[in-house]
Amino acid sequence: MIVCNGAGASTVSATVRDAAGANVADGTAVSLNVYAGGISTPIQTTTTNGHASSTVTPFSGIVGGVTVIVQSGSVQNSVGVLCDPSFDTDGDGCPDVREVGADWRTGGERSPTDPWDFFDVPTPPLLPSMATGLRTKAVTLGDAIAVLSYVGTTSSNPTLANGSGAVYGSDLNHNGIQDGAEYDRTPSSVSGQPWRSGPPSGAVTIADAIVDLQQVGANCN
Ligand SMILES: [Ca+2]
Ligand SMILES: [Ca+2]
Ligand SMILES: [Ca+2]
Repeated sequence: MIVCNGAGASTVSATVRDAAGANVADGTAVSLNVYAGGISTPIQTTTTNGHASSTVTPFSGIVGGVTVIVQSGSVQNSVGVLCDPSFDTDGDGCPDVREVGADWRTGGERSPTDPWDFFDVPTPPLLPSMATGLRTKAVTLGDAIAVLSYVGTTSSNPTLANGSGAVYGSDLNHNGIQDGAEYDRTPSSVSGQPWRSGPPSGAVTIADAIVDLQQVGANCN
C-alpha cells in the first residue's frame, strides 16, 4: 500500500515464461497498462532473465488504488496497487477516502484535491493575543464563531487589524497560509448545497461565517 499523492511509487514486477515453463528470451516486450479513473497509461518494458518491472506512480487524489494489466504477447495478468485510504492529499483534515464518500456530514461530496471544501478552521481563532488555535477535523459552532473574529479583514489590506485585532496577512500558526485565508471562503454556488465552500475570496465577511454554519456537524474524525 502506498500514498497516492503523485509521488508515492510502487514497483510492479512480472515473470514471463513460455509454454514449457522456461524464461522467455531477454528483450521480450512487456506492457504494463495502469488503469485509473477509466484512463489507461501504458508503460513499455522488456524482460531480463524472464523478469520485467517498472515503477507505477498513481496520480494525486486517487482513492482505492489502480489496476495494472501486465501483457506480453497474447498473455496477460493483473495486479492491484492499493492507495493508503487514510492519506489526506489536500491537507484539509479529511482523509481522501472520506472526501469521496456520499454524505457531506462525514466529509463526503468533496474533493481530495480541494483544500477549501472542508471549512474546519483553527479554534480558538488565531489572534496576536492567543495563537494556539488548532483545527479539530470537525466543523462546530466554534468554527463559525472563529470566522466571525476575522470579519472585516482583507487580502488587499493585509496588515489592517479589525476590532478583534485580527489581520488577514499574519501567519500566527506558521503553516505558510495567510491566517485570513484560513477563515475566508467563497459561498456555495451549487443549488441545494449551501454548505459547499470554495476558495478564499480575499475578504472575510458575514457570508463566510454563514457558509461555515452550514457545515456545522461535518466531521472527518
Ligand atoms: Ca482532504
Ligand atoms: Ca478537500
Ligand atoms: Ca496561517
